Amino acid sequence: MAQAPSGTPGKKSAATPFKSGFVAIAGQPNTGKSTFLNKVLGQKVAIVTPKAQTTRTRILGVCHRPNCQIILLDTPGIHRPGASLFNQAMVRTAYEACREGEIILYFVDAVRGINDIDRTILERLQPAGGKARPLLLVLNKVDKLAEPVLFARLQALAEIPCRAVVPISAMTGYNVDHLLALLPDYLPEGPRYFPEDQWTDQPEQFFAAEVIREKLFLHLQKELPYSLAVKLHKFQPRQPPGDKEMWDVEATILVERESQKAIVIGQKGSMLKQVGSAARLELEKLFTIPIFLKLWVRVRKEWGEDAVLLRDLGYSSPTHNSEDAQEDVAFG
Ligand SMILES: Nc1nc2c(ncn2[C@@H]2O[C@H](COP(=O)(O)OP(=O)(O)OP(=O)(O)O)[C@@H](O)[C@H]2O)c(=O)[nH]1
Ligand SMILES: [Mg+2]
Repeated sequence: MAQAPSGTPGKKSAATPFKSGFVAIAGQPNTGKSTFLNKVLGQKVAIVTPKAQTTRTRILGVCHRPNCQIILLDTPGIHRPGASLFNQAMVRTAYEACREGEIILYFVDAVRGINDIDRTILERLQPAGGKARPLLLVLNKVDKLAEPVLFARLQALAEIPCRAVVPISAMTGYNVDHLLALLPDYLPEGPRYFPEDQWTDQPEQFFAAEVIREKLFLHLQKELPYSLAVKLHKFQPRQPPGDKEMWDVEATILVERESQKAIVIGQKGSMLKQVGSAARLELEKLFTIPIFLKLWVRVRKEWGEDAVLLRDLGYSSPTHNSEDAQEDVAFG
């Protein structure tokens, strides 16, 4: 791992020290956390949809700056977890990432403004007597607000103890650089944890499954997206290779009921075709290689209760049995 520049040995250096550390991006679902991560990195590492609970795992993105390395942790939106293990795993993942962070960026949707659920989450994130991490409140989507409303929203946030309240638009990029410029002040001196050409630690296979899930979220209506998961089982160059280079990608879409399977497949396979074609186009663009994508749909009753499958899908982490983890899902 490359070390941070530390000035000329033996000489007193006036150079700015290199800083680095983890910054958790937390908040309720649909507040624009993943949009922010992608905007900062200038590329898509997290899927984004207008539906709540799009992100299901911790997604790491590295922001390289000349004098610092900001390691951003995008998290699932914190919500009242339902009874399923899967739902609880998402909420725990978010709290765990916050415990990992040197700084917490807490996102609030500017249209909705701060509410009691945010206050409950913030108390859990900054417990009295617990380790106080610098907290910055981020009022996102300000592009959607008229000025007088914006003022009222900012005033409501001023009641919360924090280091700064920053209005941004993750979509347009408004004030994003200003927010980033505040972060090194709260980061410790540290090494360059990731080489400069690395943006994420996400395996390509995982991202391919996420892109397929994104297209399902975008094409399917209502609650159905919450009942499905995507399991990738092939992601490799065609064997044996043909005249043209081509990758084979195969995935199974897991749903909970037969009726959901019928909807995902659509009339004469029309829905699956649309989803498959949108996913293939994006994957080809991302990996700059022709892709042959095969999708299956399978009913797997209560997949959200199957701890082994959840781990396989990347929806839980090894510390989920800790005491903290038990408390994480007790909120609300
Ligand atoms: N107008 C506007 N829309 C935004 C902005 N940021 C995000 N959005 C939209 O808000 C929706 C949710 O964005 P996401 O980035 O997926 O939100 P999230 O907080 O990651 O959501 P979860 O993963 O479900 O927790 C998408 O439709 C985005 O395009 C913004 O600054 N302005
Ligand atoms: Mg997200």
